Amino acid sequence: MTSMTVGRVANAPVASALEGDLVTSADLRDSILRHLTYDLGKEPEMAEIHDWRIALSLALRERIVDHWFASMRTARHSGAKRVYYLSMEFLIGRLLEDSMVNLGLEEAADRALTDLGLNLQDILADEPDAALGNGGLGRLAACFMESLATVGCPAFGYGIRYEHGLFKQRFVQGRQVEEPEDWLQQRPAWEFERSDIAFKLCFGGEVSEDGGKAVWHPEEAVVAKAYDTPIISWQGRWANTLRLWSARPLHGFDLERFNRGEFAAAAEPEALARTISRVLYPDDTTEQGKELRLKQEFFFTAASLRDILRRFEAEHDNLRLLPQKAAIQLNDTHPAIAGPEMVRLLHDERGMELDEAIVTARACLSYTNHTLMPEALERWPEHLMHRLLPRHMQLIERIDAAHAVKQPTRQVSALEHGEVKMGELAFMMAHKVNGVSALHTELMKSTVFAELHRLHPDRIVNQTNGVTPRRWVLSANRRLSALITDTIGEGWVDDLEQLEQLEPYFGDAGFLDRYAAAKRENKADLSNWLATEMDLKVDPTALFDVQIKRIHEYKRQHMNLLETIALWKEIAANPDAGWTPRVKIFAGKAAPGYVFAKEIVHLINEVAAVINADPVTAPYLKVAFLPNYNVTLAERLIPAADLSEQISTAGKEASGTGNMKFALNGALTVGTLDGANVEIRERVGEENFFLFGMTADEVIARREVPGHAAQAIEADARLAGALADIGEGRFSPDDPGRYHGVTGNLSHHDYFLVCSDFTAYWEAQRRIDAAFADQNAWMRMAAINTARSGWFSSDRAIRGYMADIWNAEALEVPGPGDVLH
Ligand code: T68
Repeated sequence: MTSMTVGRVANAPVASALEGDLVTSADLRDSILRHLTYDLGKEPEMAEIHDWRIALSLALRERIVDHWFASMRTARHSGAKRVYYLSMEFLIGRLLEDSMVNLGLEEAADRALTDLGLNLQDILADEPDAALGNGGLGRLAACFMESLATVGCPAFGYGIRYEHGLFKQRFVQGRQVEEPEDWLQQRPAWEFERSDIAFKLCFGGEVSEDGGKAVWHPEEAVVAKAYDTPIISWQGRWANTLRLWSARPLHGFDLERFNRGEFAAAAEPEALARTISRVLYPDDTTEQGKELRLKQEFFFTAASLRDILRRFEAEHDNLRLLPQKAAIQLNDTHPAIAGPEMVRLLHDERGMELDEAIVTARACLSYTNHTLMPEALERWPEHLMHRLLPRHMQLIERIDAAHAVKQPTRQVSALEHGEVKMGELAFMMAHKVNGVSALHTELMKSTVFAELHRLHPDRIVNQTNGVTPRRWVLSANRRLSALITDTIGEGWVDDLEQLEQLEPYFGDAGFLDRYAAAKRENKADLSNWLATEMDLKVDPTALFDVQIKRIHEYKRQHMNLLETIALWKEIAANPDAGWTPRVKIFAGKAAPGYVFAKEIVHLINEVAAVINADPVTAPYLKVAFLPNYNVTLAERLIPAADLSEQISTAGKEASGTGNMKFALNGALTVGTLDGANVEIRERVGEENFFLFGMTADEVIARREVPGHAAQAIEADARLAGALADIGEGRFSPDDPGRYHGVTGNLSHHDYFLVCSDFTAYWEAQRRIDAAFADQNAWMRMAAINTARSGWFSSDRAIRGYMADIWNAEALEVPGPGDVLH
C-alpha cells in the first residue's frame, strides 16, 4: 500500500517542514476564528470552551470535506461496488481527536490553540461522547467505519440518529441510577443535515390484491431524514459517510389546531413521529418485544434500502446488476427486515419476479451474528409483525415457503410458535452469514444454526473481530506509540502486523525499560485521576486488574468480586505473607431492566466501600468501580492496565473486542477459552496468557451434574467464606438479606457456573501474583502481547469481509496531478 499523505501534502505547500507546519497552524488558527465568529456568532472574548471546541471541529471538518468529495467522486466514476453497513448502533465516542490525528493536524492544532491562549487537552475533554450504542456490537461498527475508510473501501454506514444515546450511569448509595444522555444539547459539530435526502416510510394498514398484484394500503407514515458525518481515514487518504436517519412527521405542524388554541395537540404529530428516533434501547443481549423497537428497526432499514436503490438507479438501469454494485451487511438481526423489504421493493414496486427478487436480494445481503444466547435472539410475534408490516409478514411467509421447498423433510422455519425468528430469516436471506471469532463460528454451525448449516454448508464463514489501532493504540496510548514508532517507524499504524518487528528489540538494552516506563507513567496518570475524580488513593506500582464491559451474568463480574472478597479475607488473616499489591478496577453499565445485573453493581460498590476502609489490607488491595463507563473512559483505563479480565462462561462471549485492546496495550489476559480469547492466546503464546476454567464442552457437561454449585462450594472454603459474608450481610449491614437473591442463585442454580470455575480462577490469580512480582519477566510478557496482537486490527477484519463476503475492492483517491474523468 502506498503511504501518500494527502492531508499533509495538501496542507504543507511550502519548502521546509517547519515552515509548512507554521503556515498550517496559522491557517488553522484563522479558520477557527472564522468559524467562531461567523458560524457560532461569538467574539473570542465571550467564547466558552465548547464554542472553541466546536469552532476547532468545524475547522477540521472543513479540511475533511475535500477528501470526502474526492472519495465519493472516485467511487462514482470507478463504478466500483459499494459496501453498506446497516447497524442499529454506532458507538463512536468522541470524534475530534480521531479526525485531527487522521488528518495529521495535531501539532498544528496544538500550536494554533496555544496562540489563542487555549489548551488542546481541555478542548478535547469538552467533547461529549456520542454513545449511540450499548457495547461491543456498536463499538465494532464504529471501528469498522474507520477501517473501511482507511483501507479505501467505498462504504456507507447506516443507522439511527438517536436524540438520546445510552443512559448516563450514576451511583447513589451504591445503586445504579440512570439519567438521560443528551449529546445533541450543544450544536453537533460533525454532521451535515440533508434536508433533501428524506424518505417516506409507512406502517400498518392492510394489503389488497389487484390483478394478482399485492397492494399495501398503509395507515401511518413518517419521514426519515438524513444526517451525514464524514469518516476520514488514517492520513486522510479516503473518506466515507456515516448516514444516520432522524424521524420527522409527514405533515408538520397543525396550524389550524394551533390557531384554535390547541397548542399541545397541534404539535402532537411531530412528537409522535420523532419518538421513533428518540432513544437508544438500553438492552444488551436481552431482547424485549417492544413495538417501538420493531418500528425503529424497520425505519432505519427501509430508509437505507431506499437510499441504496436510489443511488444504484441513478447510476445503472438494469436491476440485475444490483448484486455487483451493492453489498449490504446486516449487523446482527436488527436490520433483518431488509430481506422482505428488499423483496418488496424489487417485486411489488419494480415488477421483478418474486423468485428472482428473492435471489437478487440474497445476493446483496449478508448477516453477522453476535450472540448465540437464546434469550438474546430476536423473535417478533407474528400478530405484531402483521399489524405493523402486513405486506412484510406475507413476504416472510413466501420466503419461508420458498426455503422449505428445498428441504427434503421440513426441519427449519423462520416461523415458530406464532413468532418470526429473525436469525433464521436473516440466514435464509443472506448469501453469507458470519460469526465474529473462530470458536463462535464453529458453535453457530453446531448449535443455533446447525440445520441451516447442513442445508447451506458454504454459507457460514468466520470473520474474527478487530479494533482500530488509530484510536486504541495511537491516540489512546501516546507513550507506547512513540516507543513503537521510534523503534520500527510509523508503518504499523495502518499495517498493524508490523508490530512483530518489535520482538527482535526485546534483547536490546533499553527497549523493555522504555516499555515498562510507558506503562508506569500511564498507571501514574490513572492513579492521579482516581485520586482527584474518585477520591481514591492507590499504589501506582500495584497490579492494575481491570474488568470493563457491560454488567452481565455471563461475563461474570461476580466471580471476580468473589475472588476479591476471598483475597481480602486471606490478606486480613495474614497481612505479612508478601502479597502482590492489587487494584481491582471495574466499570460497566447494567441494562435498566436487568435486576440481577443491578444487584451486582450495588454489591461491587458495597464491597469496595468495606475493603477500601480496611487499614490492614489497604497496602495490598483496593477496589474501584468507576461510574458511567463509556468509550472515553475505556481509552483512559486500557493503557494503564496490567491485567485484562476476560472471564466469561466458555461458549457465551461471541468474541470480545476489549480483550484485543488490552493485549495490544500490553495487559496480560486472565481468561477462559471463549470468543477471541482463544485466538489471542494462540497468537501471544500460552506462556503469555493466564488460562483457566472449563471449556465450552465441559460447561455443557457440568450443567448436567446435579448439585454442581453446592459441590463446588463445599470443595472450596474460600468460595464458601466469600458467599457466606455476602449472605450474612457483611457488606450490607443496613439490610443483611439484600443479596440473598444473588447468593441463592449462585448456590443453587448457577447457570453461568461461577462456583464451578471459581477454584481454577483463584489459582490463576495466584499464579498472576507470583508472575507480577518479577517485573522484568512480566514486562517482557506484556511486550510480547503487544508485538503479537497486530492481527486483531479491524483493517484485517474489513479486508476479510471484502474478500470473503462482499467481493469488494479498495480504491484510492487520485493523487495531485491525476485527472478525474
Ligand atoms: C457483542 N454483542 C458480543 N450486543 O457480546 C461480543 N445485543 O462478544 C462481541 O465482541 C461484540 O458483540 C462484537 O461482535 C453485543 O454487544 C449488543 O450490544 C446488543 C444490543 C442490542 C440488542 C442485543
